[in-house]
Amino acid sequence: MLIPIFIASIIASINAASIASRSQSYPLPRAGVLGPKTTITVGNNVISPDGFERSATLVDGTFPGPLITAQKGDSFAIEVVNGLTDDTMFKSTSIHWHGIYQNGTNYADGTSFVSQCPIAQNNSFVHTFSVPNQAGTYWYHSHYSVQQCDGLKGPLVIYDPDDPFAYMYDVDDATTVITLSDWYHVVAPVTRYFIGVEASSSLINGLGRYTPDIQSDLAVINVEQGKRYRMRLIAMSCDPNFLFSIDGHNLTVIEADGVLTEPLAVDKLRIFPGQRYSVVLEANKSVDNYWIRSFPNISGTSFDGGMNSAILRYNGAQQVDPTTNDTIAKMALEEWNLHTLINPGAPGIPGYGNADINLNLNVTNPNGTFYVNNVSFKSPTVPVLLQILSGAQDASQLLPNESIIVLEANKVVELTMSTGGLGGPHPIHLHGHAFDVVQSAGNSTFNYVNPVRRDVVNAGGIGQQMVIRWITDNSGPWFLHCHIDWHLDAGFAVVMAESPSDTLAHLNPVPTDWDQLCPIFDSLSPSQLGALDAYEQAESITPILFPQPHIP
Ligand SMILES: [Cu+2]
Repeated sequence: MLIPIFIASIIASINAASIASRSQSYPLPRAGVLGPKTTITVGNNVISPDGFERSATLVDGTFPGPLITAQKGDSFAIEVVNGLTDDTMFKSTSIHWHGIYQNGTNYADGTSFVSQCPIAQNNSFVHTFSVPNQAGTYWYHSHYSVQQCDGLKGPLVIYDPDDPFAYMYDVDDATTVITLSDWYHVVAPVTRYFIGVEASSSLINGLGRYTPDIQSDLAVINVEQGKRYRMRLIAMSCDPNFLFSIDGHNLTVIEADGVLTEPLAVDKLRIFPGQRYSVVLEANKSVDNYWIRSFPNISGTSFDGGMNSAILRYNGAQQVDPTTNDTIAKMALEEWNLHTLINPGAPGIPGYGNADINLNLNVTNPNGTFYVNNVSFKSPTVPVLLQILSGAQDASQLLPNESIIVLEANKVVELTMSTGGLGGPHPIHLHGHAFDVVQSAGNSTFNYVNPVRRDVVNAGGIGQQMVIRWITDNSGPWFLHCHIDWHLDAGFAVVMAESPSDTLAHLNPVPTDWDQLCPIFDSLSPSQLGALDAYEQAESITPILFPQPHIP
């Protein structure tokens, strides 16, 4: 792993050149909380979440973006206004509502070149969708190239007034949402050309430190002794997974990716990019400060000086850093110990290979480029949904030709994925569905009776495989991809085109604004797209680059 270390050290030397001081006081200002019918604006602001000042691509000027909330059954109408101006980053955008099934509203999925063209600067698009049968912890993020890594992301929570686990906790509000992220000191349009990039720091609720020498503020989560909290963890990183724990406290998992699970007590849990967990934390220890730890799988980092950390502070404790110690896990989360609470069981006839459609995807990555069954995904110029609505229905007619898997309607799909090479473990996300994980990576046994149901799954390491099942009951094109943004950008994706001949009839009328996205985007000049000299910038930092400039 010489290359990542090399690049990390280059970036560290850039960092040293411009250290910014910060002077925020507690309590830290929180972004506002928005409802399901709202307008959010994507724009550029200079922030220093880890003590290093840089321009970023943000929602409503904050990192992470504001919490969007709704109640189970609500209808959403979220207008995204593009006010991007910074020429060093991308100036178009699209926003994906991660984990929302979008059944009947594929056009609102926010996935550039799959479900829509990007929203051009000074333009806007209203995402209308409903959540008749979903409640839990979700998030939103840019799905345009690697723009998410410049900061465009935030939490989304759908509350269930009849939550069957309501008896288990006393507090579940904006203060119990915990976002875990990585952060970069070089803008993403440049970073995407590096082979083997690593993050500059980890942020918890948008705050962190990139070296133990920086005393920038850490996030503080306040609790009252004797109360129980539903903490909603969201891994919104571009790359690393995190080993999460809170010193001295067990955590009881009750939700994975918007699906309730049988309660499972753990002392540490690994959470992969895109994944979410609700965990119940009982504030039953002495009034004090405790370290919240979120350790990323990147080289050369530690907990020194409060890096990769936040603070759990009991009311009445002094406003000082904790002195608690990390301990070795005795009850670490293993995915196969999670069991879906309601209507458990994978669809179809139990047994490996017994589904209606049995797919095998093998992923390789020579020289940093990713191939799924020997094909590297390249975005089409016409979004797949627009191709389908224009009459293309067979795999042979849809572009990019070999990256589109056409699936018949109302079939049980069993997908096996194995990955090799560097960069793993890879978190695999399917849009439009949750799936049952009938075999978790690293586990030799299958579970068709009550496996975890979720929307991002770890594909494991070399020599391992994971197996998932879902039903094709949601006509439309759905992206299946690695949720490490650098890997998606390097080709780690396919499109599952569910019953294309049904899609037009399955969709609520496609909004007329959607029709306008492509003509507007296609007319943009290179300077209106932004990040014109990103490749030259990358060359000035390191010679270890992808060989050809690739465009969004
Ligand atoms: Cu990956």
